[in-house]
Amino acid sequence: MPRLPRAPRLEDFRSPVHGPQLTARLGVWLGSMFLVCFVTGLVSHVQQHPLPFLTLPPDPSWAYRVNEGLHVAAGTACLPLLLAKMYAAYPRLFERPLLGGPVRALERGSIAVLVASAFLQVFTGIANVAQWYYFGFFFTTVHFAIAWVAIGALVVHIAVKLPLIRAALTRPPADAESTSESLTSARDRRWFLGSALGVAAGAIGLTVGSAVPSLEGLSALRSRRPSTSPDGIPINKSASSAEVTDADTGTAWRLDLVGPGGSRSLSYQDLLAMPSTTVQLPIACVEGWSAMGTWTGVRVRDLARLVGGGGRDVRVGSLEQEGLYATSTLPAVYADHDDTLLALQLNAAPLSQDHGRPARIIAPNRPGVLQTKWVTRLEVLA
Ligand SMILES: Nc1nc2c(c(=O)[nH]1)N[C@H]1C(S)=C(S)[C@@H](COP(=O)(O)O)O[C@H]1N2
Ligand SMILES: [Mo]
Repeated sequence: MPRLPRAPRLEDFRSPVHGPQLTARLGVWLGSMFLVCFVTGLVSHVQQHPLPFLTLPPDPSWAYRVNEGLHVAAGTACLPLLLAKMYAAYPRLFERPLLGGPVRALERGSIAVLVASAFLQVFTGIANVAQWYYFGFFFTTVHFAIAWVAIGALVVHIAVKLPLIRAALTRPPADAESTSESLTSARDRRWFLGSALGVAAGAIGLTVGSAVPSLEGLSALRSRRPSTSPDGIPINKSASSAEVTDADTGTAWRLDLVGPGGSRSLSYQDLLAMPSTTVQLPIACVEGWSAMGTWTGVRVRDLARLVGGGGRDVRVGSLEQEGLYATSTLPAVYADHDDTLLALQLNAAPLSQDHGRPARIIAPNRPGVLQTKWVTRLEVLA
């Protein structure tokens, strides 16, 4: 009678790739990328949802662009690093006892939570960049919540493993290293680590062109291509998908101004008659793509002053009727900034319908989602 094969044991995995030397080094890289994602993610969150006591400043105007580019690049690098680390560590699944005492149970549990939350973050993030909403939940809220779970599990994981990490990252004495066996093992590990880092760097290179114009040609997997987009800026949501019609944005269009000093209704001609300003500012989407534009229009500050505003928050309303991005609020420091415009032109031509005709918000250091298009109302808040 044939004997059943026994289940593998930890000792059966002999490759030098499986072991603390490599998992610790991969962990340093993966942990660093994670930290970049976490910090830039927090910044992005505060930019999109300013707190009464914490509004990030409008200068420098490129900060959000860089922040978001870093967030998506570091997140992209996490996928190959995560897979490499899983491969290096998976024989541990065959270590017995499965749970053991409380410290080991904590260690196992934190890893399970960490792995699950890390994959969830990477997959939802990449899906969002690709605008593939296969999941039934609202991306932003879930991605933000799981980030806290992941960072919590990571802290526990590092704390529990610290002695092991220390030992693995400290070089053994020279004579202990010099057998030919250990030299080959060290070489194999270096090769594996180098390959994992190479794939991670490659993944960044293949995608980062959505935000870095000079790398656009290299980035075969970029999500957007600014150079061939209308006016050099990709279109996030088209007028037709926002159900904004040509009739809405034609001669019948009005800008309603509401404030503590009363209300006004301006035509497009009225706006053209006001002092105009031209600024160079990027649109930087949360999805990581960004592109520079030259915008001409009327300062929001000047418009707010027509209805007794100035020094206050301004709520922006769009012709778009529904959806989360139909309205946005400019915090007072943004509304009063010299470069915050109700833009009428992009690159010296009237705005195209899809870029927000006849008027849209453009402000420095502001997430793309808040650069409201097809504006029809500005309300100075009390
Ligand atoms: N009314 C309205 N404005 C909007 C949006 C929208 O869905 N509705 N999308 C925003 C997002 S997510 C981005 S990134 C920018 C992109 O501007 P663009 O399409 O002109 O490049 O517009 C913003 N303005
Ligand atoms: Mo966006």
